[in-house]
Amino acid sequence: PVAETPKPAAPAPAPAPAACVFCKIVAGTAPSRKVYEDKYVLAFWDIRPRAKVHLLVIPKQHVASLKELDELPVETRAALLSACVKVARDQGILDEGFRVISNAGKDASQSVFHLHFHVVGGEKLREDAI
Ligand code: IU
Repeated sequence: PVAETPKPAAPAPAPAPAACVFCKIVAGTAPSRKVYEDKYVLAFWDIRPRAKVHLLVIPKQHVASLKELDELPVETRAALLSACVKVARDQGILDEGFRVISNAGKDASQSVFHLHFHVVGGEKLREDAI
């Protein structure tokens, strides 16, 4: 039998910036109103809710934005989207409708540079907002 070529080791995750507020929330050194947590992700209420339901879903591993999505293990990428649906269901907004948004970079006015998905709903959302 042909010897299997060893798989290259996965690159080590980049160290989280010490000042990242969402990393502090993950570490428990900054407060948050958590609604869901598993091995890969955390979900909590946005401190400035702009809809009746406004949650944030973040990976526990630090990456700056959606631009760096491929630096995350595939399990984390899957867990992020599944958690968006799960928290929407848990908040009772799944059937009436909800929106998932990730602002990445300058033109999107991203303000916190730790990847996050806004999960919003619980009321009629503006049709002309993306
Ligand atoms: P943005 O997509 O980067 O613009 O969104 C960042 C969000 O993070 C924004 O809605 C803030 O209200 C929210 N937020 C938070 O929930 N807790 C915090 O400690 C900080 C920001 I700083």
